[in-house]
Amino acid sequence: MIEWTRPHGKVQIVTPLHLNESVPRKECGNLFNELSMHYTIQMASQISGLSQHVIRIWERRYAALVPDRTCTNRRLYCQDDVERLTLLRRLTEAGHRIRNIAKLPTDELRQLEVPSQPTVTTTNGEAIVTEGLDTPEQFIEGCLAAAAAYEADLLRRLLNRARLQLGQRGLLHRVICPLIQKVGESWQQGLLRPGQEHVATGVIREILSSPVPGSQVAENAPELVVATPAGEIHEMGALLVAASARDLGWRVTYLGASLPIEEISACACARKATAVALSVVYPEGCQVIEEKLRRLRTLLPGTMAMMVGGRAAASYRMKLADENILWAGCLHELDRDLLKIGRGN
Ligand code: B12
Repeated sequence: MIEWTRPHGKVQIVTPLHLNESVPRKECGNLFNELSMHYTIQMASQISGLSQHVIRIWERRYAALVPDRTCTNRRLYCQDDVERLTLLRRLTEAGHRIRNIAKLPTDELRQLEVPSQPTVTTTNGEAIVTEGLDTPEQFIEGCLAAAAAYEADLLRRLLNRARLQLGQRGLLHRVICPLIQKVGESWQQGLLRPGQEHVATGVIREILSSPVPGSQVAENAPELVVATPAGEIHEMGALLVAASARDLGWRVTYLGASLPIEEISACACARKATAVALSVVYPEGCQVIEEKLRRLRTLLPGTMAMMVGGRAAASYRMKLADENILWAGCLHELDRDLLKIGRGN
């Protein structure tokens, strides 16, 4: 039996595999000497703190080590192998890329060691720093890395932690807003695969749609109906608007993307909403959209505010200048307008 103290203070006890216990030594010839201790991949995993999956990937993809094999082709790790795996884990957790260090001699790995930072090693064998994040930029970087590794749970944890550290406003304005834009751009430039973008968008949508734990809406809170007009499938701006309004104490009915104007107005009237917010992103300066916006204004009661924002909003502003529509370019302008409307002026 050996006792092994893990970096996070847990002590694990493992029983090393002596060659004479399970390896048909006669058949294997003199591969190992009789006193040496060897470990199965399960034991090497427990001792090194790496999953078996990561160990196999690091062997296969990066040739980080070549374990011996039993006659039945099971992997066998010696003490040096296990030390090497432990060093590789600590170094990747400290930010080294496995592909850069996998083939270095063990002595050089020892020299590279620096005090470790808490991290998560993803199923791809990459490390993502998860502790000591302070600034919105650090959170954004961590979230992008989590999305790139398809780590939805980690992404969710990072966003929830950002909310605890920066508050809901900080989360929305300083983390999620730039994060969505970065994810969109990275996806467009081919730096994120569609699946990675979907992981990010799915978790962000979930966070934006669910109420902040413990928050309550006042009985007499003003109500905002949020949607995008039929044909407009870009949804993230509308989701951000809905979350931001909720944070300002509004009750929000979120109708989602691509809804006919008549449906939006029917809902707003039935709810006796204080305001309707629409997000328009694409296309710009389109007559059909312009007509839809004009028509929505006529369908809504004159006392109900109508706000339009989004990337394409400016292209309709001039033509609809006389239509009693509020135009807001960004979330700060949205806040300004909602505070004004909520106060009733
Ligand atoms: C993701 C994305 C998609 C996704 C959308 C997924 C989804 N469910 O939302 C998919 C793949 C579906 C898509 C499709 C298309 N897309 Co697209 N898409 C993007 C991308 C990369 C990101 C958009 C995004 O989510 N941004 C993040 C949000 C948060 O930013 P935002 O919408 O600008 O909102 C901000 C403000 O505008 C404001 N805001 C937004 N709405 C509102 C509302 C109110 C009331 C207020 C106050 C504020 C506000 O708040 C946000 C924070 O500041 C952009 C490029 C980019 N970098 O933006 C292209 C982009 C928007 N898409 C574009 C195009 C052309 C298309 C397609 C036509 C592509 C195609 N050939 O099929 C189709 C559209 C089809 C259609 N019927 O509309 C163009 C639009 C070009 C233009 N100038 O008009 C862009 C700019 C890419 C480009 N550079 O060419 N797209």
